[in-house]
Amino acid sequence: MTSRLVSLLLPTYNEAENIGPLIEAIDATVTVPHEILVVDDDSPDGTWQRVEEIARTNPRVRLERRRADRGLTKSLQHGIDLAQEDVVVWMDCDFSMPPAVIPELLSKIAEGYDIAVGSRFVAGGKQKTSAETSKDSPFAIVLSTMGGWIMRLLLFPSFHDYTSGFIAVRREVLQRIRLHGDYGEYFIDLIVRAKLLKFRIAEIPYVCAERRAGMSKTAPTAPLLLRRCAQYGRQIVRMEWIRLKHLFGATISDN
Ligand SMILES: Nc1nc2c(ncn2[C@@H]2O[C@H](COP(=O)(O)OP(=O)(O)OP(=O)(O)O)[C@@H](O)[C@H]2O)c(=O)[nH]1
Ligand SMILES: [Mg+2]
Repeated sequence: MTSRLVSLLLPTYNEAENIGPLIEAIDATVTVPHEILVVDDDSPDGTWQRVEEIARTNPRVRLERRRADRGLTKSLQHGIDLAQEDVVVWMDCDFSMPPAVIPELLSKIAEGYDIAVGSRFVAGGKQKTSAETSKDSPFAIVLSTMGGWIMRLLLFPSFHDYTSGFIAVRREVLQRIRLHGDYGEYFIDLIVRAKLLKFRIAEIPYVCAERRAGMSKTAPTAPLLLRRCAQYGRQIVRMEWIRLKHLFGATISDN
């Protein structure tokens, strides 16, 4: 990975306490030339001000402050459109995904894979949601575990972590596939379409940790958890439809 440069995308909403330490950890771990692009949705907790401060002394850091149309998938796609390097990496900014895994993802890309995914569900990986230690509700734990089984059963069983969100991708892939979704369900679409387009995908194990500071945006309340489940369900049905159309010759990188 010496000749390539890497864009690290960090989507943030209210991560003021995490973002500084995360940027430091990434800079300490990623030894190849890289840029760090923080895409913040105008966080009221001061995340973007913190990044602005860091960017004054760290030339690798860029801030993109979005002031309207908040959303995780929109922020990631916006970052992808701005990213300048051959490989794009993105991850959550709450320390649930260890920066130490980034070099492993990059070395899979250097080996020739098009996509490398940080995975909780391959040997050596672990989901944080063990009922004894997690802050998540037992209901959320059951839903996420069952959701994982259902996706493996219905989609490609050779792939394991359809809701990872921790990924390194070659630019060519992102030129053919634009993200499609609202929250974490965009990842299902990205993986299924990449598989149908025959891109090479590797999964690298990682142990998911509890977020270090701040609040979860995925499912802080039961109604939001149910809404997220419906989004995931709809995306799975949509993917089955796309796979069926593909069988009959339809194009899948239609964006
Ligand atoms: N730009 C942007 N980032 C977001 C938005 N919502 C969430 N994020 C970021 O997306 C990442 C994942 O959000 P989390 O709240 O950690 O979601 P999660 O990991 O499923 O939830 P926990 O397991 O409880 O941590 C974090 O880096 C968030 O700051 C949003 O609307 N806009
Ligand atoms: Mg998180």
